Amino acid sequence: MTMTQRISDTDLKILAELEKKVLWLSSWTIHHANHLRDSADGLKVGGHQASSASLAAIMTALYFHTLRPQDRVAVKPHASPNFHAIQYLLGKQTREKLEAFRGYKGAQSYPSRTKDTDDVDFSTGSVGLGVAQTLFSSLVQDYVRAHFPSNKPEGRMVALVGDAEMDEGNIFEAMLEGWKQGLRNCWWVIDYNRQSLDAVIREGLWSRYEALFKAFGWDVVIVKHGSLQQAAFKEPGGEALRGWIDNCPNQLYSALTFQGGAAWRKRLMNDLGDQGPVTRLLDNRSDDELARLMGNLGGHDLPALIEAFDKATTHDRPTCFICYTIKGSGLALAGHKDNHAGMMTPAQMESLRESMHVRAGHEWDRFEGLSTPGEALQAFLDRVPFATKESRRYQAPHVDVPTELAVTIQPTMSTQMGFGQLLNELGRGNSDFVKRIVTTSPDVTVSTNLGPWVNRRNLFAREKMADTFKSERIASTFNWEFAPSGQHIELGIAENNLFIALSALGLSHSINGERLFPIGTLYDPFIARGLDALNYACYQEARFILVATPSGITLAGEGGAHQSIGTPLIGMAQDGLAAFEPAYVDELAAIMAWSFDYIQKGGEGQPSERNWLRDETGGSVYLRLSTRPVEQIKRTIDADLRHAIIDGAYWMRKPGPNCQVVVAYTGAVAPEAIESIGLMAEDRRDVGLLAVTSADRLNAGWTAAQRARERGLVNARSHIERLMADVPAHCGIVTVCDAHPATLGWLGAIHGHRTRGLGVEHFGQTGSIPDLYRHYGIDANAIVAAAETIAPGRPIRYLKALP
Ligand SMILES: Cc1ncc(C[n+]2csc(CCOP(=O)(O)OP(=O)(O)O)c2C)c(N)n1
Ligand SMILES: [Mg+2]
Repeated sequence: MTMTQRISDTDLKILAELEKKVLWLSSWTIHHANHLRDSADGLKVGGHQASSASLAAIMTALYFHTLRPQDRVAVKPHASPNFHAIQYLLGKQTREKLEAFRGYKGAQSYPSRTKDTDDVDFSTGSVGLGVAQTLFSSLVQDYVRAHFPSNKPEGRMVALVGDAEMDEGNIFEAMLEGWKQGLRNCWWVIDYNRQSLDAVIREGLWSRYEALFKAFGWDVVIVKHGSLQQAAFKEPGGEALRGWIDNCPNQLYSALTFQGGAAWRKRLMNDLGDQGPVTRLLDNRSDDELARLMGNLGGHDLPALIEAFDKATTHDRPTCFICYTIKGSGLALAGHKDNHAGMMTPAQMESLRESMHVRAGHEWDRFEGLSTPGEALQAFLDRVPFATKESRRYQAPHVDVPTELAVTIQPTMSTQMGFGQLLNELGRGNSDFVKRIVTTSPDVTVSTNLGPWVNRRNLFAREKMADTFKSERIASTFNWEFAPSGQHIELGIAENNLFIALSALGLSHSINGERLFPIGTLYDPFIARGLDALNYACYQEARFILVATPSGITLAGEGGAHQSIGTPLIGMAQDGLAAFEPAYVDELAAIMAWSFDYIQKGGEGQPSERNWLRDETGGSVYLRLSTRPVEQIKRTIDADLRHAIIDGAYWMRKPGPNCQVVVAYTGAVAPEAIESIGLMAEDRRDVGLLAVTSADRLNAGWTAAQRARERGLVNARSHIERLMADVPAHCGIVTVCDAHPATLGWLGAIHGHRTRGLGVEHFGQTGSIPDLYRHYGIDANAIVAAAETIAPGRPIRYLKALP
């Protein structure tokens, strides 16, 4: 068996030419962006030429040989130029986009599913997240295949990983989850260049990785020596050379690589020179040949890479490839510890151009300087398996969802209970829509009220697993049975994993061609733990519903550490996420019904003239819910009220013409807001009560309408502007929420009303809800005190002194 059994010598030669081309084009793209295009403003961005070069051979082998159209890849962020170069060679990227790399509407600095126009599978940028995304995408592929059998070929989810990227904890959290869930079809290819951004990394990390991956059930393939080195090791003295390489510290290997052939010779002769045959081995090579030999690590050697990848395609076990590389290989920057942001000088680029036989003025020509004729190269590219003509992205048809959701509203209940009941009711059904709901939670399934749904729909696992408590006839409220048909994915506590799982589930329509309705639950304060992953999921336009409960200080006795203050502001600021904080279960039902439609949308439409929100573009949804039982309102929700709830607010009590005070509240403090109105009634006329269901959407609509007016659409009015239009100018507004007061504090800016925002600003106490609301000043009395202070009138008789 030869090393390149599955590839002909001609094809191997072509691959070697393409590798050179990838290296050239990626270096040139960066050079062009920095030295030619943007030179006028003198702004130089990070180099990343070295980072990209490190992966040139690995990506050449993968994209032009190993990958199949059904495979999906997360490319290390700084290898973006390689990715775009490969797409350009495959005819899927334009020269204009490359020339505008990192510029306005140009190819993106880091591969982007949403902003790039070439074939990016997973965005990357914040290191570690794209890696975990491949793992969860493999699990989602298994989920989809178990629920919606199809004859689509199974794909492999591949991450190209920087070695320093492996420091990110979320990767290990994901690996543990992968082990629990029986991960398959996942490859992580580690670019083991032993350099990070700042420096050269610790010695011997590979053996830690190897042990870790094996512990989690992965195959580990070490691609250390290229074919030149392997051949040299077979020569007399070769074993001594191998021993030297294996023992060489990372720093020294990098430094010698940077210095080149003569430095290699000097050092090797010093260390090995008097050991007979190895001297001849060294003497037989020129300085250039010696440098090429020492630089021929496995990760730069196509035959070694192809052999490793080919072998692993025969099974579906998760596989980690540790590929030894040199950061900046093939460039003047190779090996230098400062090369991360380093850029080749114009003179160095000139000499690279010459060595690549690229004529000046022909830098962008696809086959320039290659020795294989253009037709042969094109013929090869035309048969690259990965480069199908059809789109590799799927589309899933819109799934009909109910316009109203059934729920029995009890006289007093919390929004969290309402959520549990809404899902429980959904769980009775068997429509296509219900079959596509998938829930997941990081070990808070029961405490976020998903229990009744799980009882009906079971947990997902590829193999059936009975609930031992049930088979032992021990009474339990919950039926914890696993089956391939189960619709709840149980996760360990790691919140990062929840968000990456949602990111993978929420892209299933595009990756797998099957629409899912993912619902993830967690405690509101722990959003912060997975915030970067949440942002990542939104950036990729994954679609899901995030249910965060309990929240705020309203969780009272659970104590200060669990109280979330800033999450509504996250909800407002997070792009791609519509945040709601309903107070009543009928509001929640309306919001959830709307959400199932909203998360499916993917239009390019202009903002709606009704609310100035981009509802046709769709997005994900965040529901901030509470465990506080609240007396429910008996009412039927008509179409107008439904619209208003979705748009973000409605008048619970419309302010009259003589109104002096408006109270605006959101979420669990509704009873306090209502009580305060009662307390003020005798001394303030026509007090208004504004129920805010989404500060996020109100604010976004307001901003958008202002922008529209500035652009000439003089009649543009947002929902909140219309609601507030009749509030007299002298009126004061008191806003109140169980969160940072900035959440609603901006309401006064709409028409210039004096406003006092009540909320929570400091870490919490433990106590009962009345204790805490009094302590933080969000109870009825505090609302009244604020009203009296900003909207003078006669003293309010029921006001008590504040503590
Ligand atoms: C979460 C996060 N932190 C920091 C950075 C900044 N950063 C970009 S690349 C990098 C180090 C990359 O080292 P490695 O993964 O080994 O890739 P190499 O540069 O060697 O190719 C860092 C710290 C980032 N992109 N994401
Ligand atoms: Mg590195």
